[in-house]
Amino acid sequence: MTLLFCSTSDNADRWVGELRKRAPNLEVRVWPEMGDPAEIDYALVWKPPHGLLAGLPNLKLIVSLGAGVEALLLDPTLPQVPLVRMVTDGLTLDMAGYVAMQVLRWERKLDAYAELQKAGRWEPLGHRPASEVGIGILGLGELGVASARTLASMDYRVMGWSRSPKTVSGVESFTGEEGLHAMLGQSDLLVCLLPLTEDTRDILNAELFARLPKGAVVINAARGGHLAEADLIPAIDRGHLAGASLDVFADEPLPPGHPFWAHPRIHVTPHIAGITHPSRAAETVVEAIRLFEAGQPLKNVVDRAKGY
Ligand code: NDP
Ligand code: OXD
Repeated sequence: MTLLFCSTSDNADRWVGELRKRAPNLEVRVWPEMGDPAEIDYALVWKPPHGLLAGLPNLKLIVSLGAGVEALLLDPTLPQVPLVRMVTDGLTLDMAGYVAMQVLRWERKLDAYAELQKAGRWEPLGHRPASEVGIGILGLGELGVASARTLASMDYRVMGWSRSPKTVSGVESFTGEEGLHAMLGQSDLLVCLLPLTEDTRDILNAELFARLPKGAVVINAARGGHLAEADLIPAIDRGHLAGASLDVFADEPLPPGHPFWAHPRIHVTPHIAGITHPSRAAETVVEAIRLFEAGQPLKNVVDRAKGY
C-alpha cells in the first residue's frame, strides 16, 4: 500500500512519522518525489496542483488534510474516487475554543480592558449576562455544533442555521431564508462556520449585516470567500457593526497593506482557528484506509453534489 502526501502548508516529516507509527505497512511518498504514479493507492492532500491526482491511475481514495474541500473540488480533473475530509476531535475542540475565545473577547470587553491597563486605569465596564446575549451560528455541522454546545454551556442564547433542521440541546435550530432572517434579527454575535459553496459565497454581505441588530459582531472562521470584503469596513465605520474577528481571508496570507490589518475594530488571526496536528489526526487517516481496505463504510465522505 502506498500513500502520496502532498501539501506545502503542512509538516511532511511529522506526518510521515505519525503515519508510519500507526501503519508500518503503508509506504508514504512525499510529493514531488512520488516515484511510479501507478503505485499510488491513496492520497493525503491539501491544495494539490490541479491534475496531480488525475495522473495517478490506480488511486482508490483521497483524504483531505483540511475540513473544507472547496479548493479540491475546483480541480475539474479530480478523480471520481471517494473523497474523505478531515474531521478530528482535536480540530473540533480547537474551533470551539476559538469561537468561545472570540465571543468572550467582545462580550467581556478584553480589548477595552487592555487599553485601560495601559493607561493604569481601574474602571469596571460591566457586561451583559450571557443569557441575554443571542449568538447565531451559520452552519451546524461538526464545528458549528461543537461551538454551539460550548457557548450554550456558558449560558449564551445559542441559535444555529443549517440546510436541514437539527436537534441540539440548548440550541435553537433555523433553516431556509425565513429561518435565516429570524435568526439574524436576534444575533448579537454572528459566527460563520459554513462550507464554502456556490450557495454560501459572499453570504456575509451588506444586506445580511443590515439584518443584524445594531452593535452586532461578526466572527468568520470558515472561509474568506464567505465575506464580501468591501462591505465590512463601511458597516463597522458607520456604527452598525461593533466589529469583526476574522481568521480566514479571500487571499491568504492576508496581503500587506490590506485595510483589515490596521482597522481598530477588526481582529485578524492567520487561519489558526482549528489546526490539524499530525499527532492527533494521523489515526483518522489510517482508519479511513483500513475501512476502505475492509470494504466498510467510510466516515466523513464529501458529497460532491452538495459541495461539502
Ligand atoms: P460540516 O460539513 O460538518 O457542516 C456544514 C454545515 O453547514 C452543516 O450544518 C450544513 O447543513 C450547513 N450548510 C451548508 N450549506 C448550507 C446552506 N446553503 N444553507 C444553510 N446551511 C448550510 O462542516 P464543518 O463544520 O466540519 O466545517 C465547516 C467549515 O469550517 C469548513 O468547510 C471549512 O471551510 C471551515 N474550517 C475552518 C478552519 C479554520 O481553521 N478556520 C478549520 C476547519 C474548517 P446540513 O447539516 O443541513 O447539511
Ligand atoms: C480547513 C482546515 O479546512 O484547516 O481550514 O481544516
